[in-house]
Amino acid sequence: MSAGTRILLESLGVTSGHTGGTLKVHSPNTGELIAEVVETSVTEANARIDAAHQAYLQWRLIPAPKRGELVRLFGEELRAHKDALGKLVSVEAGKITSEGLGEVQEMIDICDFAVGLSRQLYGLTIATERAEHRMMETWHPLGVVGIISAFNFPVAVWAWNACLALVCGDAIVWKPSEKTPLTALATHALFERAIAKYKAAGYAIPEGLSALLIGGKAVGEALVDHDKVALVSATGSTAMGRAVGPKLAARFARALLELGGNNAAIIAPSADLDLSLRGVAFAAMGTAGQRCTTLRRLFVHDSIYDAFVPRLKQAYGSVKVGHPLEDGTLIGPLIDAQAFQNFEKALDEARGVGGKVTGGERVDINGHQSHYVRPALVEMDAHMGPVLRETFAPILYVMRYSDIRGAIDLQNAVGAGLSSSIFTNDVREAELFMSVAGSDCGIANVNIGPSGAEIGGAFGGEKETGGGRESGSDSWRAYMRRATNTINYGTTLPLAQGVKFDV
Ligand code: UN1
Repeated sequence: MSAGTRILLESLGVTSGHTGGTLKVHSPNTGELIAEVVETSVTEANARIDAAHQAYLQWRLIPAPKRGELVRLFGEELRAHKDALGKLVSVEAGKITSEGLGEVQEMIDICDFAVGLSRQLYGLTIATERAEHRMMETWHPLGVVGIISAFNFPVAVWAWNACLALVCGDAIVWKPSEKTPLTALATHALFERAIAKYKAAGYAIPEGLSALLIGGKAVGEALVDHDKVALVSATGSTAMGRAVGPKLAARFARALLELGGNNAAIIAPSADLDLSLRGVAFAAMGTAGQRCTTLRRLFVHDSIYDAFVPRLKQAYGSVKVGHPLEDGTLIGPLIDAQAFQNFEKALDEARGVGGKVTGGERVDINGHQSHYVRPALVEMDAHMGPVLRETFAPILYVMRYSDIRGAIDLQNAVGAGLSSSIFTNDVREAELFMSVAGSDCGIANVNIGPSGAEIGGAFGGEKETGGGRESGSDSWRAYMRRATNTINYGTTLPLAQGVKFDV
């Protein structure tokens, strides 16, 4: 392990589990082996899930605002360690400095949101048809929540789920990506510090409330198959969702799936082209194209195509690709060799069907010890071939359009339904895009790219994206169970629907 990584981990409170193990972690920035992490056996995983269930039985009894206090303390740890954790995200996941820090900020924001929520978790009072009756809804904790997270948001997506689940009264078990176990160890260590402070402040907290399972498919399956796991919130590929979803359905457990995206933007004739350029550049090239919300398809109106696309190509040519912790870098590396092969394969396929590629070259930062590429812009004559699927890399397919309804139909003509945007100053187009006849995605933006959502809104998408909603708005409901209560405070017993049953 490099000295720098060891110092970072120690500053975050990681004292064990990061050396001498079987899970090899390579930094995508340099290709160097940075850790050998100890894996969790399936037996141990099952024991931790059982313990989490026991913890849930206690935790659910603690009033929600007191549960919120734990999340508040966790937020304080994150604030105090933002720089170190953000840097570790950069080291392990290859994000540029501001994006590594932004990821931790997203965790802090969801802590604040969840603390506020801990004094809400409200149900409805509903008008009843019977005199001297009251009908209401109560929301109760659900049980153990399993969280499966992906390498590209190695810590923020866990926090979205964990913070809500904790205030909702659930226990949590986390299976991070095999590619990013160090950020998970560090985040969990910070969470354990928050637990210690919570205890020191005199609050009771059950052992095993939050567990971490390090490893591959076997521990992931243990989590999905365990009958005490009431909900699995899984972020990753559509293929992963297809494997996980039916297993959960078979045992009637809940699934919250946040899977692939094949996100599009439309640049309409009235668009502010300077603003559109910045919006497209960040959404398509940012995070080296490795966000589920990354912009992958661009429909540009005929009338502005020749004014807009050459400028965009220029940005593709000039954006700085390099080590993510170096000043001025905007594009870090792809996560691994497999991601690079997928990038090359999609570009070859695009060329095979007449796509004209700008960029897309491999960039030599360190003698090809790792996988840096110049983002690719591919002009396509038709919406076909690799355009129809998500390639988790910085490729933007650009197409012309002449009719807004035709462009909306094409934007909807893919399997995924996560995020979408229109750049326009025409109120009719903007409203059409957000209407029932518009974008079919979970996120539909105007004059903002499809990526970089705030935590306050519900996050997720339709169709092959899996239908789940995480983070803000009323997403918390997925982590609780609803009871409908009808109370008769009278002395007669009127039956609903006018039924008579006199005995
Ligand atoms: C993801 O890539 O899995 O909207 C999540 C965004 C981020 C979250 C992305 N807030 O791009």
